[in-house]
Amino acid sequence: MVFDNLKESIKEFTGLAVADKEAVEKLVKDIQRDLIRADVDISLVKDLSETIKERALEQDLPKDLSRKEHVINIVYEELSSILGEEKAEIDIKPKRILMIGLFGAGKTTTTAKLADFYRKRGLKPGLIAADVHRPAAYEQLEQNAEKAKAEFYGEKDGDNAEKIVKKGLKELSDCDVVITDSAGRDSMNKELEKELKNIEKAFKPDETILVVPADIGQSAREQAETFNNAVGIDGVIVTKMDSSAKGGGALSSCAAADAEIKFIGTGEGIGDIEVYDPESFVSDLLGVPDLSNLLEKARESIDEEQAKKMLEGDFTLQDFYEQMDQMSSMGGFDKILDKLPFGDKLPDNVMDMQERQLKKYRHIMDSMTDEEMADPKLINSSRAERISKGSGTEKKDVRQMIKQYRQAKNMMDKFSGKNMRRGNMKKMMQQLGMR
Ligand SMILES: Nc1nc2c(ncn2[C@@H]2O[C@H](COP(=O)(O)OP(=O)(O)OP(=O)(O)O)[C@@H](O)[C@H]2O)c(=O)[nH]1
Ligand SMILES: [Mg+2]
Repeated sequence: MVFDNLKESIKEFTGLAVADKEAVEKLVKDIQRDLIRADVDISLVKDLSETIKERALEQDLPKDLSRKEHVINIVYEELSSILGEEKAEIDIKPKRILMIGLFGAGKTTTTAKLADFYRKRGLKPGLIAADVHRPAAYEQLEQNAEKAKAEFYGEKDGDNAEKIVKKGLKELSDCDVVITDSAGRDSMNKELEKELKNIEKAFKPDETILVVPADIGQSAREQAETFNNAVGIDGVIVTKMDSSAKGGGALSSCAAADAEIKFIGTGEGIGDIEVYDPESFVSDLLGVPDLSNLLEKARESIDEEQAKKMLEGDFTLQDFYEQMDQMSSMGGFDKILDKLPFGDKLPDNVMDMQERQLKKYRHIMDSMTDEEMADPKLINSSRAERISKGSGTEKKDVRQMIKQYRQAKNMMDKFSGKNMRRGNMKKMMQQLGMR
């Protein structure tokens, strides 16, 4: 697995009695070695080590952080920044996706994984087998479609990818997400370019996704650029992150080329796919279990005042807003829900709904006056009308937000009741990754 040694280096560092200059230098050296092994570009590694050293040794210690925590936080921030700035945004809505890439990259496997991903989020998937070159490509995708519980269209001995796609679109017109699997080559050449352009013309994809295997390391960048120049790509999926040590190079080089990494493939099974999230990826690979707590501390996002207010049951709409904001900056509801005892029992689409809702709520609150923020009871029908117009939402969204705020407030009131000791509250917030 990628960056396996990084965990050891961090462990060694955190186990030291003091995080002095010598310790930081040793850590940076270890990280350098690990990154180079993972095929990260040398000049990137050099920049990164300089920045880590500089920040770790020269920056003032943030309040509440020990020197060690400070250093790990810096390592975390700098690593996430070379592996991609943000979590990929995956729209859960009807669309057409075209999968492209070289031989054996993982296109067919990933086509099925994506179908399964969208199906679990409430959309009906359909797959089109447009690889007319590889022997048994039809059968392979058909079997994969079955695993993913997706509709399927292909022509067993078909030799015209364009025609298959056109027919497939008709046959699968009741599907929400239609994914076309295309044929690979051992390199990008005129033939492949022409074929992909023809498929594109017939299919009119909303997203063209390049599939690259992690084991090509830094060459991922060149591949992304070549495919982008030839046919245009909207994002990349890096597969085989589980079985290659070079994933660091693949991810960092795509990020450097501004190719958005949408997902990573982490195994051969249908469920082995993750929305790419550099923050959670880095915290996993650093092996720092309480990283989210540490980060929250570093960001000082819940200040004492707010925590106290919550305890006192004085939970305003503004608090609600801030709380939601924090949740999204922590990587979204799914991460928080994971930490809750009932989190894993919620269907996946609930989380995505929440994320979309959050955006709407922000717009709504931005359209509210201070007075309305302080006292949402003031929001009668005509005010709701004005707010929905101002925020580009619907009146029912405004109503729903206020309802959810009330529910949250009720929950807060309950938690802050007499039988809820302060210790318990602290524990709950810790579980939520808020403290
Ligand atoms: N370990 C691991 N193996 C993977 C992953 N994704 C795909 N594979 C394997 O890689 C091999 C090639 O995958 P395919 O999906 O057939 O690749 P392709 O791009 O469709 O290949 P062609 O159609 O021949 O161009 C298969 O054995 C897959 O099981 C992954 O994330 N992890
Ligand atoms: Mg294939």
